[in-house]
Amino acid sequence: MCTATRGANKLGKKTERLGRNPPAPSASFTPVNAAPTLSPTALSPERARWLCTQVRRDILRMVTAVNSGHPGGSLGCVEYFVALFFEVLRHRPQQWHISGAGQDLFILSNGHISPVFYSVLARTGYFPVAELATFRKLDSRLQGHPATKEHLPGVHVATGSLGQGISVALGAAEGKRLAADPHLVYCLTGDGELNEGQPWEALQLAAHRRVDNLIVTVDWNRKQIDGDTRQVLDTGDLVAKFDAFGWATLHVPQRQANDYAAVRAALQRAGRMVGKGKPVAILLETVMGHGVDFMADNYQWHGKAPNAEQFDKAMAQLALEGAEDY
Ligand SMILES: Cc1ncc(C[n+]2csc(CCOP(=O)(O)OP(=O)(O)O)c2C)c(N)n1
Ligand SMILES: [Mg+2]
Repeated sequence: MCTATRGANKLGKKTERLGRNPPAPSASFTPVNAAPTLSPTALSPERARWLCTQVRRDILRMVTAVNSGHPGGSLGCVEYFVALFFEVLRHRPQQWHISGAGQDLFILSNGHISPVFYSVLARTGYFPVAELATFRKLDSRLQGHPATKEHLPGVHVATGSLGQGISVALGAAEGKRLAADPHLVYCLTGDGELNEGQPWEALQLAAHRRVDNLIVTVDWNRKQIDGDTRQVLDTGDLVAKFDAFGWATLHVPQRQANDYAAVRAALQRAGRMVGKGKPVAILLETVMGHGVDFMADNYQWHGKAPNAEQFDKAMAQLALEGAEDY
């Protein structure tokens, strides 16, 4: 039985006191196993641009408030997250359930970029936007790395210990096939994260079992915690590697990977590549820190918050008419 006390998530207050078991699906939860009725919405170019800037503001405000967290990868993946959650995923944020049944399911394998994930979850209605102010605070549902113990809607699995997300996504995709659920499983992984061995086991198995309801995107920013990936431990040509592992691949080069329309088009194209006997990979060459000139393409912003002066400078570059900051 669920012992979570909902509604106690106001700013500055302790959030949920949780029992041992996850919450049961609400009575209104209706898995959709037939033709997809969860139609994605369409954003105007102006609205998409506005949202991307708002999400970037959220990221900087979150990490600066607690002087910790990961702005670099978060800023680089904004277009991907906004396009995926606002325009591509077939989901019902307010009827979310940890099982992901009857909806498209997303897993953030590179859990350290939680700021962009939380911002977009909040802004698509998974939980109140005001709760972003609890990021990385004690008892918050918004832990530095996504966790399930706190029962934050949108988080299917705890991540942050790198290398595990593709395996979990593969299991979820297999689960959907067994349940005849036609929805898809999406996963984002970092490129430095691919230095782990486990992802390559999952990549082999997914191709071997022809898991073709799975779309994995690699945040191919060529940066990781200690420097350029080519210097730390070179991942090589990821398109060739995913190809060789039997995946259907889509490459979004650097000049396009932070272009909203191009990222959305890639996600939509990937959605048309499923169901053809191969798992699908998008190799997305984002720029770490995109949107703030002194953070762009600089690995030192992988996991460091700006100081007050840097914050002001960054926010000036993200000025937004009608901003709706939490
Ligand atoms: C198993 C494991 N080993 C090491 C770490 C420490 N760590 C956190 S992020 C990171 C680098 C990840 O690089 P990448 O996936 O490219 O992320 P980006 O820097 O681009 O955001 C490392 C090594 C970890 N979280 N988990
Ligand atoms: Mg990286």
